[in-house]
Amino acid sequence: RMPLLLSVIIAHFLMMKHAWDNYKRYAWGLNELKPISKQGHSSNLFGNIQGATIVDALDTLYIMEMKEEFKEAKEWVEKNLDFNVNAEISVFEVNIRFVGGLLSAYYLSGEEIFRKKAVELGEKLLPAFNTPTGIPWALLNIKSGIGRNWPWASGGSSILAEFGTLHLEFIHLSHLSGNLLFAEKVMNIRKVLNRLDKPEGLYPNYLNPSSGQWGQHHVSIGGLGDSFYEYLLKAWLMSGKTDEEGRKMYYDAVQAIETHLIRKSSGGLTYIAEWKGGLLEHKMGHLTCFAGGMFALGADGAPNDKTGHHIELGAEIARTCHESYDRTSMKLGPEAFRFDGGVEAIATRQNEKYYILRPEVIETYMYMWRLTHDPKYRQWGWEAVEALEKYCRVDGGYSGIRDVYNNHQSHDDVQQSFFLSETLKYLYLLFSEDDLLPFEHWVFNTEAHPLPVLHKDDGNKEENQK
Ligand code: DMJ
Repeated sequence: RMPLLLSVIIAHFLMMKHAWDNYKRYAWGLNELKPISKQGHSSNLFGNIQGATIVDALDTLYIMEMKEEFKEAKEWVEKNLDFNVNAEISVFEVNIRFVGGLLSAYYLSGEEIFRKKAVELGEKLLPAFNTPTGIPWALLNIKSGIGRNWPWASGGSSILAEFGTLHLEFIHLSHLSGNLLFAEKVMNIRKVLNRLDKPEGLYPNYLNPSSGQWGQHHVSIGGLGDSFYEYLLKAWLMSGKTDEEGRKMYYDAVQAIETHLIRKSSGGLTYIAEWKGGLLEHKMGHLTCFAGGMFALGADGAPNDKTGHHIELGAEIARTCHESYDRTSMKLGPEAFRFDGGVEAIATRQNEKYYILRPEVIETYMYMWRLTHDPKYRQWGWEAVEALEKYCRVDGGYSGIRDVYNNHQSHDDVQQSFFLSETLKYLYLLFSEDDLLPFEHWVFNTEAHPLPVLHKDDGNKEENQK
């Protein structure tokens, strides 16, 4: 049974407090916390830029009215957040967590320091676009400005979900700085994409930034593809529904995804498969579960009277992803689950059984709740809270799990920064009123950082710089 709403909200506040206090105690100023060994965890995604958890958590602290904590986080940003470092970083990760986190903190609090830092960091990212096509590199040394791609990526390619997940932040960077370069860079990415032939109307995950040609024809709505699709829809929404190009690209892509990737299992579960050169792999990632929320969010604008259909699709994906949680012994979902070899919504490979505090399933519950008010989404969210408290909460914070089918849990000893920016924020919003960050005025970046919708008559830049 779900306890009263107020106690649920307090529970989320207490979860955030536990995650934050332990980070502060054992890993202050470092990127992430190792909650079992009680020390800092550094990820090479951010090079030696520090403080990922602080920047990622700023807006959650603000929204939960944790004023003291927000203040100490702001002071850390003022005194210590430094981008003048010799660091090779992931352009995508730094954009969604640091630029996104700083932008949201600015829009929520109005504190100039966050705007200044966001623009300063945005400028450091610009050399990533110095490629023959303008499709950015995945990795960039922010001191030398030299970029390259992940050595494992097909044919030296850049990754769709990485170069396709800069749009929202870069539009805001132009808006807040008056420097139009940011917007030009992301608009050019679309131009390159629109010139290319797409197999069956689908977007492969790999694109070579030098030749402008696709790499392997692998298509995914999970890892390597996911937030590219999310940003097409959200770019349109964030533009006050004026960005027609974004709208068209989104609904055309969904049409192709429905035709070629979405299938129903014999047990009646709708899932989104992966497409490899025309062959389907009947596997769905935890990351793919965000798509339920995306379909529902895009339902209102769906062409050809398809609004109801897109909501239904969102509901079906939410149900499937809930099943992936419900069919484990911990009631937390695995990294990937399959629909083949006689199983449905279950991980069959040992290396797909982990749960690293990811948000996507809870994110979809939050969107489905706001858009349908069906109480089951709050119940499902509450089940996740109970499981997180039972299995992921440890003395020193929250930890990921190595095998969600085995109750003798083994912790991975990482408290991911997205647990504070996304998982806990979406849980809080799921149980809050709809007028907290209402969808008409706010769009969430892929790390759950809220960015305001820009209306044509929004006033000028100076107004926003106040
Ligand atoms: C986050 O950094 C973002 O949600 C991203 O889009 C996908 N991966 C993690 C969370 O799982």
